[in-house]
Amino acid sequence: MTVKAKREPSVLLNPADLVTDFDPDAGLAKPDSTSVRRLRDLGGMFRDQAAFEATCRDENPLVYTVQVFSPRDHEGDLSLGFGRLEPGTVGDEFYMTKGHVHERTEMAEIYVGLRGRGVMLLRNASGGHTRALDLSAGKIVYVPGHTLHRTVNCGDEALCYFGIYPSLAGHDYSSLQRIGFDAVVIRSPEGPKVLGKGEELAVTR
Ligand code: S6P
Ligand code: ZN
Repeated sequence: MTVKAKREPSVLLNPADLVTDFDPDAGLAKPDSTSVRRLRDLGGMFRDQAAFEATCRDENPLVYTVQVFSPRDHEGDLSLGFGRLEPGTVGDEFYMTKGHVHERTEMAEIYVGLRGRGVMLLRNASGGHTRALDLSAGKIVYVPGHTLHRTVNCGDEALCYFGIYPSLAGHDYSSLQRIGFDAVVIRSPEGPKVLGKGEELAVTR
């Protein structure tokens, strides 16, 4: 019996969709989508609720922008998210992303630090303690599947990075509410500190 080779669909239908310019500071020249998070979108996520309410009372500052480059979203495809996280704090806690685990929880992601000083918080979705990894300019962080991930800007300028992930990974923010991160990144006179249950955590560099 002859087995016919499976024909793969051509992906090079429109090469113009497969290339884009980018700038490590400003992001992608032609993103397929852009989303913006302001401080009020992050309600309940900072430890100092009074400071959060005071900061949000009169204004709703921009916290981060994500531009997505996703030419195709079939099984096996990849997408790239350019993140720009502004500098700032709520009380003494640095601005951060919401954080999520992928809906397709087994799917991993690679982060590339492009500009600024940052930390990634990673936590196994089934529990265990939060780990902190350096995501400053020049660093690459591998986020395994089944891992809750959040980005924190612990510098005084914008933190810019790429996240490269399977297009079908999806975002699950509800696990974040259930599990959360048991660590915060704060400004201190000695510099940024990651505090786990009352004790300082080392940042893996
Ligand atoms: C997507 C990837 C990033 C984040 C971005 C914003 O898998 O991890 O592009 O979406 O850093 O974070 P969040 O938690 O608000 O989606
Ligand atoms: Zn992700």
